[in-house]
Amino acid sequence: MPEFVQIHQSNDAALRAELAAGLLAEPPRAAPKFLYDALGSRLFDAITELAEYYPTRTEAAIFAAHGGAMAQRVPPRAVLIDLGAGNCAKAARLFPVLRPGAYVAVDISVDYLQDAVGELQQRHRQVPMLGLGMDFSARLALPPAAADWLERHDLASAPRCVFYPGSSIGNFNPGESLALLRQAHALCAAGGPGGGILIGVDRVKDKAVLEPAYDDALGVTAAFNRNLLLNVNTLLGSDFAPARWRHVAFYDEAASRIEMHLASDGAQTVRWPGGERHFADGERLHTENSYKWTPGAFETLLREAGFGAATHWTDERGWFSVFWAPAL
Ligand code: AVJ
Repeated sequence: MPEFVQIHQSNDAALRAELAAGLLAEPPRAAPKFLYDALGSRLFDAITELAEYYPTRTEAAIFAAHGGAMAQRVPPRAVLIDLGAGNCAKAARLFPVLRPGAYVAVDISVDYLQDAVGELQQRHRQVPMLGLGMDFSARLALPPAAADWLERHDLASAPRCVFYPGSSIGNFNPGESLALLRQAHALCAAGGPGGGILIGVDRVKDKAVLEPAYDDALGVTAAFNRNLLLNVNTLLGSDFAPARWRHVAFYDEAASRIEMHLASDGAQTVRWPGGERHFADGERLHTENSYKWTPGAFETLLREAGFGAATHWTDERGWFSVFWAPAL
């Protein structure tokens, strides 16, 4: 069995405080990490199967076409640190190509991660695996228990490859993305030489392609968005009624981002232990941003974060890019 360390459970009070502060803010918001309880992770998996949602399959095609070229950059037997590992499927597909020496899967959705890492361990018994149930959106660093684990497996000075696929970095604004990439750089630089980051980034493109990807005909993305309210109810003890909230998603060209909101259907008051908030008819709760990048702007960001010259691979339509940047 893989080892498993759960970091955020002890931090429930902090999550509750963060949620309450967001609901009381002007305009009200809830961070996108709250989309990913067990059901939310499954709904996201369903989104990736939708015809309209191109990022996952486009990225998969890039990995399939250019995995060999990527393997020439990523050092063999590296510690593969998978950020937002989810069902671990992307890393699993790269195992035969990248041949990692160890696998560290990080995700906020703890139960989901535990099952996924457990299954992957069955298929690769010789690769040491560690699951980390933690929220890295505020700060990305290996907890002491993970450093001990690397030490015990004699991997403290192995090269480290931070793997951040799926354009999840799009949830962060440019300033937050820079901060996260700096922490990722420090994580790589703390390992042996040759490490770096392998990261998938969704690109700026036509609104006519972007908007349906976040507002699909079946309403799966709407269900994913509304499910955040159920997760908030569980975490905070609030009484959100998902049926009374409409899914809203649009592309803001000036900011290069998709915005996702839930709009109140009628006036209503939401209550939780120690607080409440009134929502006017049509008032929105902001649940997610998904930033889109040009390759040039993202290369500059990687440089600013401390990485060396980046290489990137893309698809025929230039919709998505996978970057490799060495830590140096
Ligand atoms: C997991 C953050 C990459 O922004 O495309 C999908 C999440 N939200 N549909 C994205 C998402 C609505 C997704 N990321």
